[in-house]
Amino acid sequence: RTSRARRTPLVRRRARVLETDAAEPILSVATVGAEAGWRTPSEETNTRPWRSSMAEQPVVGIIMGSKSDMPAMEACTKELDELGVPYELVIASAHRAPAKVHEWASTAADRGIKVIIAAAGKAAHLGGVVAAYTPLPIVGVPMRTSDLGGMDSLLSMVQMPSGVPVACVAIGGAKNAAIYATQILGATMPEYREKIVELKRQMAEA
Ligand code: RP5
Repeated sequence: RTSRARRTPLVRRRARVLETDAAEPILSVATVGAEAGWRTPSEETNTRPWRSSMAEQPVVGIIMGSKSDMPAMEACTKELDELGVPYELVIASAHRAPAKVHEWASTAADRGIKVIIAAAGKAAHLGGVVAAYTPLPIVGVPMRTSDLGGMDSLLSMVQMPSGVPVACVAIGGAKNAAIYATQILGATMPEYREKIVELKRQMAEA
């Protein structure tokens, strides 16, 4: 039996880290990730935008509205690491950087991304805006907030109008977003379906 504790150190962090803005390298995800205590795949990610740091093709795209969302979303990246799912990550706000969101979302499918995880707080339009620009399925993660406890994020995200769905996990449900994204991959990719089968087996035995 392979325990999750045993698997974790064996799995490389399969992230493609993207700069938030090529003109402002100080805001790179790698930089803020380091500040937040994240492991960063490579210092190279500080020098170029949208640079892949891993040989593996990312199949999950993570977008979040602010670097302040990163600590909460570490449960998501940790789970993807444990499940062995390669992902890319970018910070771009639907309100403060709409052009960047547009560019990232509208090119995601062509980069090989299969499913997108969108995390945002307050008036959390990010998942819906991303959904407007891509045919890929979106899993939204409503961030907990100081004013309304995350109800603002939840309702903004879950109440999408008919025709433009955004699946939505619980407030702060970063880990479930990773598992759900892997389940979506598993519908057509047996290696990821196997990861979920194994995860469920471990939970049943725990
Ligand atoms: C949203 O506004 C972000 O997703 C974040 O959850 C919230 C607050 O952002 P900051 O003011 O912390 O940058 O865009």
